[in-house]
Amino acid sequence: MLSRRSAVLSALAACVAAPHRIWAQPAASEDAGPVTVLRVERRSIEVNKKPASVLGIRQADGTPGLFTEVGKQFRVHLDNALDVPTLIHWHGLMPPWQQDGVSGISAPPIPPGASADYDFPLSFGGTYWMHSHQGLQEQELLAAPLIIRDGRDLPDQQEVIIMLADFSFTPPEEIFAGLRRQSAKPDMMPAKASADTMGGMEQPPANGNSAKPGTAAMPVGGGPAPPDLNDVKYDAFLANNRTLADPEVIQVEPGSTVLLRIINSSSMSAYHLDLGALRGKLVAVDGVRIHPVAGRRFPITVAQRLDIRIRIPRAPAAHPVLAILEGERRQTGVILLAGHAPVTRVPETAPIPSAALTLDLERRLHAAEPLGPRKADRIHQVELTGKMAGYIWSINGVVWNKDVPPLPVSKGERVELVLNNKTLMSHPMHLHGHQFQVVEINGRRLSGAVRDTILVPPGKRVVIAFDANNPGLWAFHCHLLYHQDAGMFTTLRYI
Ligand SMILES: [Cu+2]
Repeated sequence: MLSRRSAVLSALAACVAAPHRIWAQPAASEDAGPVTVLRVERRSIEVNKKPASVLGIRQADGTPGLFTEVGKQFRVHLDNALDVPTLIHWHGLMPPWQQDGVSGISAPPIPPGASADYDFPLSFGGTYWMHSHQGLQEQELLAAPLIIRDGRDLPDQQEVIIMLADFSFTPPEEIFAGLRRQSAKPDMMPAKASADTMGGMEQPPANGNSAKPGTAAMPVGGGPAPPDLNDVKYDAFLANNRTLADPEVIQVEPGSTVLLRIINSSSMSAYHLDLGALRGKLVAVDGVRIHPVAGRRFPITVAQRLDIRIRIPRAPAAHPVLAILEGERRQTGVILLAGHAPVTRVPETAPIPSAALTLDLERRLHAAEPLGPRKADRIHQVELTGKMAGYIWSINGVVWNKDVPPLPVSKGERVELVLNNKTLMSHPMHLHGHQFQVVEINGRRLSGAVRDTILVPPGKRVVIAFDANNPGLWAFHCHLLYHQDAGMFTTLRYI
């Protein structure tokens, strides 16, 4: 153990000592493909008719993020043009761990004016994204699409990317300090409330609310907005950097098929994606194919992606594609415009509040290519824990710090993580460097979706399984930015 630990530490020390290192030797083969230069920089957008200075990741021609193809190398030269350090994580990809872009875990941050290089093969396609994993930069919209095209993208099919984001004119450090100041609330988890007493929340609980007086109401599917959703009061919700007051209008062909690639790059906000009169087929989640599920409304929590195939009717019309904030009426979205038709303004509030996100859809998802059947070699119990007093979030009661030992894993193992949410808020849990399969929801085994981010609602228990086939030191954390920063973060190690 000692030697393994010291090997990791010396690897980390090497990273710290050489901040400008090139992470991988460029592939010797000549067809490795060109290097894409991505620049992390400040940019301006307009929100609620006011200028806003945010961050972004763009190519030299202004294209945000990266569009590439399966089978190619991911060859990126990343320039930090900010006046602060940064590091970018390739969310959903399976790079060598030193190229995963998590500050302090996989690499040191890139200093202002410096750069880093990345080079690894892309063995699968889908809808992914890139975002800062340094401090609270994600709240400043430091995110971009990362699309890997593959055989599923029909050649005649138009692709529409919708990136959702929550926006505030208040600097993220102030938002975080404000959350911490709200420390008058009692503990989040009433002493007697357990997963069992909370287990009925997706349907209204028969015996009422077991929470202490003063704690937030329990989220109930279909009910009014529970106050323990949406900690942060945002100034705007954006789809492709715009609000519904001035939405992006995307021209589509009447009668055609369109692939929507929805990316929830929000720091703290989950939505119900609403196709209105259109009917869609959900074909992939987090970039990975599922058996298609038809519908008009699909939940999407923070960091998740939805690939939805829709058929545009032949008649000329404007079709809003909306994202309604979980538990509230506020909404954002884009307009798909088929042919010549009037575009009427869509209000920024939905007629009725949406419900809290549940696992109802997750239960119906089945991977197109599930993990092979196998008994788990190792099972880790992962309790999601926290105290609203002081805004403290933790895993197994431990607030993340550099001395927290990683969860041990050995190469080649089938690993199961049993995620038990002991708090009264939902947590979208993200595992780096692997795709996992959802294999159990509240005690029922299933061959669920293969994905990289899973919602664990309050009081719920979800089991995910993965094969330990990408050795390294990997982050595993809640993707709500302020929960992650407050300590709901841990690591997994096998090197
Ligand atoms: Cu969380």
